[in-house]
Amino acid sequence: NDVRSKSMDPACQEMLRACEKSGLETAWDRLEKQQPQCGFGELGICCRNCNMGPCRIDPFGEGASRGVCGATADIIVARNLLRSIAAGAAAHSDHGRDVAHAFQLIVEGKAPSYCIKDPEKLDRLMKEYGLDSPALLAAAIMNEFGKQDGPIQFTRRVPPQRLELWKKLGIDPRGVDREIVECMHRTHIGVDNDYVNLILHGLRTSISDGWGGSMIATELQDVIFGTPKPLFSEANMGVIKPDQVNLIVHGHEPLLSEMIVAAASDPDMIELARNEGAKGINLAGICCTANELLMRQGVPMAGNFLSQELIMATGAVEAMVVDVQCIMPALGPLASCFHTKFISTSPKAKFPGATHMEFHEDTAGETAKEIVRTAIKNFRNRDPSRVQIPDIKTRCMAGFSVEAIVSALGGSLDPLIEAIKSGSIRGIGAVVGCNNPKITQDFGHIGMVRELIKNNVLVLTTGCNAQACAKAGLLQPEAAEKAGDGLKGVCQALGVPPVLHMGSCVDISRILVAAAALANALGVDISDLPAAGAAPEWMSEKAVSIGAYVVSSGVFTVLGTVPPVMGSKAVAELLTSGAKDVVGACFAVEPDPVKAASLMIEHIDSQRRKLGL
Ligand code: BF8
Repeated sequence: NDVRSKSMDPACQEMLRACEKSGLETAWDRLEKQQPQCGFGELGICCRNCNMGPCRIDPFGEGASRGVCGATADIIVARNLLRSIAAGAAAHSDHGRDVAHAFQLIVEGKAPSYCIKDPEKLDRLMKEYGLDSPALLAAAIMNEFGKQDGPIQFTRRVPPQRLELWKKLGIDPRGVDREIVECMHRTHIGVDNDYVNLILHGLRTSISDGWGGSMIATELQDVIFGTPKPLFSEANMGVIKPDQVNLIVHGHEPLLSEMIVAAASDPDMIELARNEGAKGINLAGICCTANELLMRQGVPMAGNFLSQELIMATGAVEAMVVDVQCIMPALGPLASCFHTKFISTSPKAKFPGATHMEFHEDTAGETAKEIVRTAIKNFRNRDPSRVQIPDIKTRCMAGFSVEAIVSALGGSLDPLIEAIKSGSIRGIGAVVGCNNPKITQDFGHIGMVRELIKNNVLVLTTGCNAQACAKAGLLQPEAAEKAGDGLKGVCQALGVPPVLHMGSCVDISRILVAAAALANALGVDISDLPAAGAAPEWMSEKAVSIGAYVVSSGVFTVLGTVPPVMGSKAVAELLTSGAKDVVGACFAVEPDPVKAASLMIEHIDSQRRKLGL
């Protein structure tokens, strides 16, 4: 069982070998123990929505073709998909709600640890809402989540043609809470049993995530913590320092991690760390927390989703602090094999084996200090004989908010449009999403991104793809050398990499904003743009919601792992072709990253031809 088939990241390979040697279990081992995985589950044809079941449909057509209630494979697959979209939209939007809540407390003067770092963006938002005070804006944004009737504010950013289409289809969303509740209602026994109707509501729900909950998260995080600007940092496990207190922040919401950044740079804390025998306090991130802190603070990234256990297994982590989402419960038992303190902070997310230090906005600063102190005090418990830190890290450039891109282009998107028109940039590829041990870690990401840039496709990245690209050196300006001549020229003139890191997964809303701005500037719909999306190694329900809102917004999207819909030919066909006639875009599934990139390039070329480029 070669580690090279598990990960293409040399640091992860080194740690996988180390784990094997010391008998530490990882996600890859657990995946193996799950084999063979349930075929009904893989096809999406099992239903546990009521207690007449569980029911399953025989995919070979020899056994049951209906559940006890009479649900067919089409109904079961569509219902399951709708529940996944609901869960994904809920995760993003609940994150957005937490940020909105914090914003409200800040405005009311009840969260003294925070301030407003981007007052200009705050002004722009107030103008957009037609309001003249931050308090009114906070109330209006809080109100978005539960809006009983549409429209939600940010769908006004969508090109008019698209908005019209959504209205015509009845998928112009109301508040995300309402859409999610309706998902749960419709999938209850005996409610919505029309697969097309179910999927249309899935699209509506996902739009209320992308253009609602997620976008609120991004916009208000920028207001509170600052809108990202280009900066340099480093990625991979080599950022862990052998002689310092290593504090790893993991999860998603910057509300907590930004406070930890502030606490860790407090001179008293650094002094305390020195007193404990450490040279300093070293902070690094995992998953989207890493992306958030990198984008705004230049904090280095230790790794992406599948790196989390391996990072803990270095034996050099004093504390791993987590909030919500993509945090493996396996970290609890693993932490107990080392001196590492595994610290949970969200009332919504507790873990076996974790120390719970609950975080609240009004006391955020103190809790952050307490956490940093706990990490420092743990430094002496580290067993140097068990420390193994792969000496591997790569320089990376990040911080490409839409505002930063516009400013790098000299104040408008025109130079980008010109480059697209002239063909120096063939089109835009948005490559995002997770790791999944079903695919060699980062292989899907890197194979696809390399192929795209080689073919002059400018890549926009977020989430775990961004970290994969950072680790592989694709986020440095020098990576322009690996791009086709046209893209290379543009990148070198601007001093930027051919792959632009736009942030965390909620920041895919930045890509939506950029797409809408480009389409508006060209006077076309988003579905007319020479652009394509991809999630080569996706695994989470959030990714399902993302895929759905990206396609609903008009962007052809390629998935690298097969979604559990293949048990219904009708649903699979609707998603991979029929949707084109409905929302002007559809999904494709292609596990081979180079072939997947070719599908994206073919689509980009056909869009160029239609635009007469
Ligand atoms: O929200 S890409 S594994 S970290 S779900 Fe999770 Fe997937 Fe990574 Fe961020 Ni997004």
